[in-house]
Amino acid sequence: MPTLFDPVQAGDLHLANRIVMAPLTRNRAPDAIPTPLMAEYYSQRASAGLLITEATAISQQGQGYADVPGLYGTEQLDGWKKVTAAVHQAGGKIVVQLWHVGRVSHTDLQPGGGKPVAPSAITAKTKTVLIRDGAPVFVDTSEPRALDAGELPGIVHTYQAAARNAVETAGFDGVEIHGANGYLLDQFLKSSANQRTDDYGGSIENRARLLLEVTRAITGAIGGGRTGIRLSPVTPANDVFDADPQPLFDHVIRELATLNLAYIHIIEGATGGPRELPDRPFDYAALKAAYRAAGGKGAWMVNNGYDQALADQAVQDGADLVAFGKAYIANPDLVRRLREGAPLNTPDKATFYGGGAQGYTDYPALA
Ligand code: 8OZ
Repeated sequence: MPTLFDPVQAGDLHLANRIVMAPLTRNRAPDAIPTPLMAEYYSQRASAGLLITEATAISQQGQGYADVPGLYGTEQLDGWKKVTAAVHQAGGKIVVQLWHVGRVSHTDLQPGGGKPVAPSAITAKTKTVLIRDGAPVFVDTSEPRALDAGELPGIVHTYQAAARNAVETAGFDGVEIHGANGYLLDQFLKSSANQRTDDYGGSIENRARLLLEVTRAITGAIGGGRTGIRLSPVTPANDVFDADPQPLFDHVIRELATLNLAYIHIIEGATGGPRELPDRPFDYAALKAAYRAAGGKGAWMVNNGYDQALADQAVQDGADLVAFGKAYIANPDLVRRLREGAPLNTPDKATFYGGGAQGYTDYPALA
């Protein structure tokens, strides 16, 4: 039986161990441009089998928060080049999480001050963060407008261009499609956010269409072996809900199984919160079984609230990779600490979002 510390193949990616740094929004990229401090932060964590970057906007329309990075301008790509070089220098592997927030945005962040876009004109009951007078403020998200079907090919193309830029220009080992947490692709999937009556709404097949078109466009451009995807079947994050998630995700996972992806990344329960939601039951073992039954060979990555004991159990139960979020904020040498059974540093919530080196690159590694 393998352990967390054994190497594993995820598509084209040969990973030194099964411990993954989960994507973590840190809001330290002013003007959406990755900084040298970010290169230091990621390279400090390069002993993970795989680093997944913080969510990174594929376009200005895809931006929803102050000071999150992008992947669509020359300066942004140049900033990321320094990050990937530092990680590779330190012996690590890094993929970028491709993000379009959809309705989780504010007119202040959108091109020309326009409305954010969404499957349907339904406002998300959630907050975003803007910078006003130099200080972060939480504000309600703006009312979105429903995307015209004629705009969807452009969005698919924008994802594809971002994936190409990620591997060909910015030096990433691959990409992770952000299909989770109530952002654009998850808004299309979930019945509470998608009330369309065209080919992209209504039936399960229709609601899954945009996510699958995006995934096929990306795998066509860079190869499935460098492409992963993150899904959150039942998270309440950003005000999404699906009336019948098991058959929805069963369909999604069976279609994804045909695309030879590097990995499938599943958030179990409420993102960053409880793993079990009494009012939103979901059978994750059945999801994984459906993926394998449909021929899916990608690595199976689990996430949410894992500690060492739970992670060991998950690997024994057949998970290939375990993604750690908050533990990676505070422990740059998490792999070594887990291997040695060393105590973990405690993350400081006050410095999760925004700021500089404090609470970012100053967590100590073991001597
Ligand atoms: C926390 C704050 C802002 C964004 C996600 C990208 O939940 C995020 C995010 C998390 O996937």
